[in-house]
Amino acid sequence: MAQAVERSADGLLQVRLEAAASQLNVAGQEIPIFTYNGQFPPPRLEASPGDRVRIEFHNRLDEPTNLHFHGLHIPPTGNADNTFLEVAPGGSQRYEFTIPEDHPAGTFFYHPHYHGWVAHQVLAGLGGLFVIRGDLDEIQEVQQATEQFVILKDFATDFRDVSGGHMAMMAGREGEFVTVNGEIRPSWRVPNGELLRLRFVNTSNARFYNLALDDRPFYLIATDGGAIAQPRELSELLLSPGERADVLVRGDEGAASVNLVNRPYSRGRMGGGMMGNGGGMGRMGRGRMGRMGGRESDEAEVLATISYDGDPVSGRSLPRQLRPVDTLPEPSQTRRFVFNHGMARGQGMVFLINGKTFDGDRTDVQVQLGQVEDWEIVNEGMFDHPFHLHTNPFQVMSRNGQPERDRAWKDVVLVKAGETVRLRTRFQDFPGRTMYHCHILDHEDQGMMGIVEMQA
Ligand SMILES: [Cu+2]
Repeated sequence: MAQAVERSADGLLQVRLEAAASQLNVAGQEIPIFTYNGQFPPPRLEASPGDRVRIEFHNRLDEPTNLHFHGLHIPPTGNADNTFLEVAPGGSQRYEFTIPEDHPAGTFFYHPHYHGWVAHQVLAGLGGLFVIRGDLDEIQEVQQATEQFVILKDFATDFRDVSGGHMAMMAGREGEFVTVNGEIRPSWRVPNGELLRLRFVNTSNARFYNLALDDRPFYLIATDGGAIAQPRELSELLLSPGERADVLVRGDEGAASVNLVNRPYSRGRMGGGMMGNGGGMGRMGRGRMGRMGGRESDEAEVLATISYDGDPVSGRSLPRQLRPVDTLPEPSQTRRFVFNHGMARGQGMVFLINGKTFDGDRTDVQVQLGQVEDWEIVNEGMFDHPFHLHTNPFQVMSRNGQPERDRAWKDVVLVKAGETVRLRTRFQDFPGRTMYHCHILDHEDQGMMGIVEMQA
């Protein structure tokens, strides 16, 4: 299905978004899903730094919801990126904010963030792209590349069936089949010799994608928060829920086609067993269990195919420099956040940060606006947890004490079971309360979220 695009004009992006339950043909199957404006993929919103954004949002679902503008550096208060808002069934909400003049270009996204309902609504199909056009897009080689968005989203033949089960909730629910932009194994044609820019977004509830282009290299140019300093050669890219990555692919290596594949990856340990993230989950009877207790497949699954048109020609070169990435000063404060799980009376398994489950009335951390802080995220549990912070991007400083090679702006970082990741951020521009949480949305709904208050 072609994706609708809503672009800003004369400094204003004005759009109406309606969340509703519908039936849609996704990948050749009629399935119940939740949509924005009756579509999957939902409309792609595009704006530029300095633009005003006005979204008239209507909730036609039978349950509360709201919108989060994932990764955008905008106020977390009022009717901007305020995830405390509730839009009741049948209700509406105008969201309005300005994209700061110095906002980096990048791939961001909007999705529901009403606590307790997030995983279910995202699993059902809600989550669309919000693209900021700017600095990175103006680099000549990037501008000349063929651009392809890659929305990675798994669906269930009936998401309502996937809801049950303790184990599934613990692992984080996955749909039975993986789609790319709502399609199964799309193919893309690229003129031989040209650069292809793949803009990956993992909008799944819990599923990870361990991406590769057969055995060929590709070149990272941007992470969650925008451009990195220079292209970095990769052979594999692990994308946990909420993460984005922009890569360039060379089209001059003589192959007629290349496959985008999803390689097996295990995202947790349960008593020595494995939770697989391998190839396609069997459709029949294989558990609506979120793939506990055994790897489904050790084979890579083909997600899409890129074919090259025309005679081999010598290719365009990669950009040498992208955008400078600022180095933050030494932190004024270091904090530690321990991620784990436990049992709670009447609730069963709960997911904890520093021993607590989420409470919207509690402020867990107070920080001073303008200050730089290091946050140490310690994962003492059995599951991988992608850590996400709202409002301000961060840089990963080290993983298990090993310094990170390059600086890159991120807003989701994967903290694998047993790992400790140190990140550095500056709380900037916008006062107010905002959230940090695990981006396996079942974990978030089961309490793995906290509130940071940024004080002016
Ligand atoms: Cu988690």
